[in-house]
This record gives sequence, structure tokens and C-alpha cells, in this order.
Amino acid sequence: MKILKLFNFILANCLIMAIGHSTLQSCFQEQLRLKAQVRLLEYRVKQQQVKIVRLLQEKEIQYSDTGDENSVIDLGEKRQYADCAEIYNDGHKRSGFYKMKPLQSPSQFLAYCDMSEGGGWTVFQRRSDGSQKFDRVWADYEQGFGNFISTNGEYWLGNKNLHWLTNQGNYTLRIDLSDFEGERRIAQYKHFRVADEESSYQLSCGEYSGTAGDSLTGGFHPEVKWWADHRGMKFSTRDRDNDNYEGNCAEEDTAGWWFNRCHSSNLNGVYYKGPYTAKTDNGIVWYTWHGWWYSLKSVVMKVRPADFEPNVV
Ligand SMILES: [Ca+2]
Repeated sequence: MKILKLFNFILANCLIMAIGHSTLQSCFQEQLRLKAQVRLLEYRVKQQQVKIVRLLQEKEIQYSDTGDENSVIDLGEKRQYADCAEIYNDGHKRSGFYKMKPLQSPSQFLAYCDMSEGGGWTVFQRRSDGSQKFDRVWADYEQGFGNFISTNGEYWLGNKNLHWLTNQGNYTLRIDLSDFEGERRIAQYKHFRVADEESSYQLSCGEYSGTAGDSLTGGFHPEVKWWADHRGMKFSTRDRDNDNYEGNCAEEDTAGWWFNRCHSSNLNGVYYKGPYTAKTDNGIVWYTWHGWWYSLKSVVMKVRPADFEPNVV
């Protein structure tokens, strides 16, 4: 507005001057010069704006990096917690990795506590970007592996720890799934438990509820249960075949899982990013949502005591 007023002022003066001095031409030249200057200034402002946007983006990336670098929350050694539900109800409501020691567990371990969705969830598996290899042997799945530092780090808590954790009482399993189209689904199971080493970490779970369909107990069709029900199955890895199939499911499907003959869910499969083609259906599969030939974007498997009541402070 100011610049426009200046133009009009110069133009008016020029006209007045032109009557007496016949300098109309030089006035127009002055106007053109000023217009060119304005264009130059506008260009510089635009350049600065682009620079600001770029700097803001860099700052955002830095922030998310620092947030991701270390999510381990150290509460000291004053109190021992059996799971994330206890940690939550002791007043620690921030999601992150906490140390815990289930009742029968011989030692402490780190697990991610998801304090959203009511809080108190102990995460035992996460897939988020394919950064960790899940095609591993029995010992790895037994002990646990992956990234136990970053918020979105991929990991398997370990069958041993999963046994100690779920054997403490009546636990609910919740599975959060998302696809590459931005949709989210959940599957929840009552009475989730993983047996001990002697029982090859056999899976048991109860009634399904949710939006993703029942791909863990083959509840989507009565005729598929004989091969698709993972309930009651022992854990299998490529070096320990405990499945009901004449071949080796874990080897063909390149994952450790409670394979039957072989699966309607394989959340430890290969990170393919959506629709895929392969020799076998070895992607991150949840059959009742996307079938065998779609590998999901993210998975979180977590547990919480069934009788959990958030302590609202
Ligand atoms: Ca077999």
C-alpha cells in the first residue's frame, strides 16, 4: 500500500512538473526504475521466506531425531515393577522404555511402555520401518532382539520375558495395525499367555474383539481353524520346527511365530511395504484385513492386566 501511494505521489508531482518543465518522460523513467526495485525486493522477500520454511523443517527433523534417539526412562532402583501397568499406576505417565522385572523373572529387562489408550501397556513387539531383521533363529527369539532405545524402534521382547510377563496373571493382548493407505485397525484377545521354555512358548488366548478381524485364532471361518488357528501352537523358528506342516513354516515364511499350517497371521514377516510378490506369503500378514499378499506398515503388540484400572491422579 505504501509503495502504491509513493507511485501515485510521484506521478502527481510529475504531472505538475510536466506542465511547467516538460519533464514527463523522466518522471515515467523514475517510475519504471522504482517498479524494478520493488520487483527485486519482492524477489528477495520470497527467497527469505523459502529459507525460513527450510530452516523450520530442519528444526522439526532435529526435534524428532532427539525424541527418537533415546526414549529410555530411568526411574532408579528404588522400586521394582512387574509391568508397565504398575509403572503407570505409580504415576509415570510418559511413554518410553522402562526397566521391569516380572514376579518370576530372574532379572530385569527393558520394554516400551505405551501410556496411551488408557495407559499401562507393555509392548513386546513393534514393526515400523523394516530396520530390524526378523528372520532369526530360536536363541534370538528366546532372548529378544532389536532396538530398545527409540520410540519407534523395531523389537521382539523375547519369548522368555513374554512368558514371565504373561504368566503373572490374566493379561489382555492388543494388536495395533496400520497400512500404507493411512488406515488403522485393532485386534484384541482376552487371556493371552505364553507358556514356558519346556512347552516351546506355546500360545494361548481367548475371545477376540476388534476391527481387524480374527487372524490369530482363525475365527473368521470355522473351516480354516485346522490350519489357521495359532492358538495352542508352539513357537517355531527356522532352526526349531514345531508347526503342523510337513515342511518348515518358519523357514518358508522367514520369521519366528506360532505357526500352524502355516498361518493366517505372521506379524514377524518381511517388511515389504504394501502389496508384494514373493515365493511364499512371508510379508507382515494379517489375513482378515489385507490378505496374504499385503505387508502392513506398522504393528504394535502389547499386553496389560485384564483388571487394570488407571489410577487417575
Ligand atoms: Ca513342520
